[in-house]
Amino acid sequence: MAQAPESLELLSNDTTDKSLDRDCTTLSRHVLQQLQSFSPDAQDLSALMTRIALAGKLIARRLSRAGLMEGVLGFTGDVNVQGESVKKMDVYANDVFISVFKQSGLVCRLASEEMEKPYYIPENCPIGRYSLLYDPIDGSSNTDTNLSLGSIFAVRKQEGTDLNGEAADLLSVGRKQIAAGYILYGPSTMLIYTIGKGVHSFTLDPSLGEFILTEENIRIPNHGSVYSVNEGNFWQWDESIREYIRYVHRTEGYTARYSGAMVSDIHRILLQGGVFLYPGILPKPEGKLRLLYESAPLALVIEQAGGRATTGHMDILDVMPTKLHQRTPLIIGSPKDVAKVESFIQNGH
Ligand code: P6P
Repeated sequence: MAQAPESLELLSNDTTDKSLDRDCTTLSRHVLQQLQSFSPDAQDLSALMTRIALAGKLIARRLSRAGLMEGVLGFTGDVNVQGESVKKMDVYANDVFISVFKQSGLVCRLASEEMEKPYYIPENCPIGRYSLLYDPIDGSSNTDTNLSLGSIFAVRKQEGTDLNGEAADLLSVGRKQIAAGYILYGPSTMLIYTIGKGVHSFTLDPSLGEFILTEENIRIPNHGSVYSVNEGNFWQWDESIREYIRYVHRTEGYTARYSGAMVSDIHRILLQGGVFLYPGILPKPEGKLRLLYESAPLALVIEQAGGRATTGHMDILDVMPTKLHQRTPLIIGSPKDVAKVESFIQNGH
C-alpha cells in the first residue's frame, strides 16, 4: 500500500503551487500583469483580449465539429471585396467577431478582410474608443481539409470622431497598433499576443474553457532553416526573388515549409526561426497579403519577439496605408534570414 505522506506539507509543495498558478494565469490576468495597472485603459485592454479569446473559442468549436454539421464547410457562392471566393467558415468567423463585440462597449468599429467598409456598432460609439482590425479566417483554403488555420487581429485606438464613416484614422502606420496577435487553430488552439511588452502564448484548455499561459516573452531565433513561400509563383516573381530561391536550393541547411495558412507558417518560424515570404508578382507587385489586418499585426508580433518584417524595401510597421484593404509584399521572420532576402532584393545577391 502506498505510504501516506508524513504530513500535509508534502502535498502543498512548490510543484502544486506552480501548476495551480499556471492554470490561473488566464489571458485577462496576464494583460493586467503586463500593464502593472488596473486603470480603465488597462481594464479595457484586458476585456478586449478576453472578447478576442471568446471569438477564438467559438471558431475553434465550430472547426472541431465542421465535418459533423451541415452548412459549415464549402463555399457560399459569393466573392468578397478581395475578389476571393468566400468560404462559409469565413462568414461565420467574421460574424463571430462582430457578435462578441456587440454590447461590449469597447469597440466602435470593426474592419475585416471580409467587409468592404468598416462595421460600426452604434451602441458602442463613441464610447468605444477602440477599433478591431481582423482577418477572421486566415488560410481558409485549409478549412475543408481539416488543416491548420488562423485568425489575425489588431487593436487600434479610435482617434477623432470618424464622422463621415470613412475610418480615415485607421489609415496609419502599424506602429500605432496597441495590441496584435493571432489565434492558431491546430492540434491545440493557441492565442499569441503582444501589447508591446513582449510576445506571449496561451493554449486553450477545453476542460476549463480558458486560454492558459504557455510561454512568456517568446524570442525568435536569429536564424532558422525554414524558408516558407509558395514556389508555384516562381515564374511570376521578380528576378531578385528567383535568385534568392536558387540560393536556398543550392545551399545546405535550408528546408521548405508552406502550409497555405501563414499564421501556421509564421508560428513555426516564431518558435524555430526562418523566414516567410509572400513577394509581389509581376502583374501585382503589391502582392496578395493585406497590410492592416494581416501583415501589420504579424509584423508587430514578430518585431516584439526580436524578428523583422519588411516589404523588401521598408519595415512593414512604417508603411503608411492609403486604403483600408491595401496589399503589401511581406518578408517576415528571423533577422538574419530576412536580411538575406533583402540582400537579394536590394543588391542582387
Ligand atoms: P497562396 C491565405 O489566403 C493567405 O492569406 C495566407 O494565409 C497564405 O499564406 C496565403 O494566403 C496563401 O496564398 O497564393 O500561396 O495560395
